Amino acid sequence: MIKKAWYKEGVVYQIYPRSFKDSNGDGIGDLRGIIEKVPYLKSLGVSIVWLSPVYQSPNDDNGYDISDYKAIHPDFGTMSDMDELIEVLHKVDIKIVMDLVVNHTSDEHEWFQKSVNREPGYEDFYHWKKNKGNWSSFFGGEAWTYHEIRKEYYLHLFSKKQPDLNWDKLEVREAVKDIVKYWLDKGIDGFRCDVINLIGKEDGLPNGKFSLILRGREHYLNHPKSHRYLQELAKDVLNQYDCFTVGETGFTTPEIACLYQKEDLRELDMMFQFEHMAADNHFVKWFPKKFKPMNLKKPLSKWQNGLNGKGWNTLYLENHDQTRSVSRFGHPDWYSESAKMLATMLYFQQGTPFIYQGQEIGMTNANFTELSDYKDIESLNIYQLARKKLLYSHRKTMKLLSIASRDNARTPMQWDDTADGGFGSDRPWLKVNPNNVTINVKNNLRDEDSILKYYQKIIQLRKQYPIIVYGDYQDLHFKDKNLYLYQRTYNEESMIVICNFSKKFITIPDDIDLTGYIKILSNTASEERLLSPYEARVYYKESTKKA
Ligand code: TEU
Ligand code: CA
Repeated sequence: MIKKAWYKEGVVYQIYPRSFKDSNGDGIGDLRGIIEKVPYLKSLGVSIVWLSPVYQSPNDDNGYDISDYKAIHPDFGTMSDMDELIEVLHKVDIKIVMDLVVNHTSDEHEWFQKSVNREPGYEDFYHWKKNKGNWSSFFGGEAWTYHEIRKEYYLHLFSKKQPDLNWDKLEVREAVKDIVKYWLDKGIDGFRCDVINLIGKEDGLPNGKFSLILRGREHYLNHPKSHRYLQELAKDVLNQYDCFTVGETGFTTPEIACLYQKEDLRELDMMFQFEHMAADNHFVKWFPKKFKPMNLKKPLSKWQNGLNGKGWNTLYLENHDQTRSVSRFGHPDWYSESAKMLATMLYFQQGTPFIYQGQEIGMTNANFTELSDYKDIESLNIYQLARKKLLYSHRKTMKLLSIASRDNARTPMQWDDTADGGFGSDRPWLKVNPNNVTINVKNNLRDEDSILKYYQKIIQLRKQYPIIVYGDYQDLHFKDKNLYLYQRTYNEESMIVICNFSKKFITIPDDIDLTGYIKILSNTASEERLLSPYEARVYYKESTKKA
């Protein structure tokens, strides 16, 4: 029996504050902008908001490089705006989760400055070496950079302005606990823990074996130390609060996930896995391949089956690092149908749903044409690498960015059809996608048949039917290349979800017996057993015994 919890029943909405709503016209979304849109979040029906980082930061990686964990970046507002946001959300029963980025800090954090200068107590707050190691960075290039003042190399698994903290040092772990406690005492309800399965590193940081991607990863991914450090954090701080954690944990399998989610140790309450994010690439997004529905179905089903009764899934297709799901997995000719079908396919599975801002109105990739349109450090690094190391042409590299750049999902939220998309500034930090003339919140609210209205329905259904949250999951017709079909069961109840992932008309397989079922949701009006392209349906039966 699955243990019940509010964070399993809730629906999370991820806000990328920079791009959500600008309240003062400086081109950057901010906390007062979010406060303005709380009624929108409430009407959507979500119960938890996850804020990407709003802390003090030089913004080398848009806030994922933090220089003061207890201060709000002035671009976003003030601490009193933050307190107000927490209060306003709580008043309408929406919880709030913050991003905890503690694998690394900014190089402008005072801890790093002190470490550079070997101030007592800080010498080994970070990973320093006389000779550089051979690990590679997630953003391309080397993970070791020489520091002129300290005259040693330091480790940074991300940009060189994101030095990795040395978690082996008790004082580092205590400093993190202090930050976590600070925010929980302010009343926040949990954390999304950035790359949390990278915090533990092998003693001595030995060189990695040869590998084209992420050399050195065998020395830190899911290291036993990460488990120990998370247990300590839970025991000393998290367990004293009614909060939850979701870990961002790439390179995990369901077996590894279960190790993080042992109930008594409570290292993480749920995790973001990445296997389904490879459905349209060769494991690394910079090596794209044609999307095949089977490549989405296989990993999702593997995680559903692998965690059932042992762990808890997160259900996501998008975030600030991934491109837009309707552009990736949908079909432009069946744009609205495919956006709704994808939501149906995903959110009726077992786990906590995560909706990334704009996904609920079917926002699409940016389609930038100029290199100067891109702002993301990773995209700019990769551009240089592809041109210089892989000798790609400008054209080919731009094509690659248009497929895989993180900026595709970071364009300003499209509130209406005006020039700035209702974002609040005529000079947004990243260009507004011109398709805001049709794809926007205002249009979606007016149209009863919109993607947004469909998301509202899904969220309402989750509140109404516990089977959607807690039911077991079984694949049906797993081998079918075009249909994603599954069943949920809970006590006597049953639910059948049918999704057509193709532009073909397909008849529901004969052995799917729908007698006694009622259709509780679908993205088209048809009643026959013939599914139209990208059709999705959800059937429910109260008792499998009655019928
Ligand atoms: O992402 C970690 C991570 O694995 C991604 O960097 C991923 O490899 C990359 O986005 C591929 O494009 C987290 C944050 O979500 C991301 O925004 C940060 O840049 C990163 O950590 C560093 O903090
Ligand atoms: Ca602003």
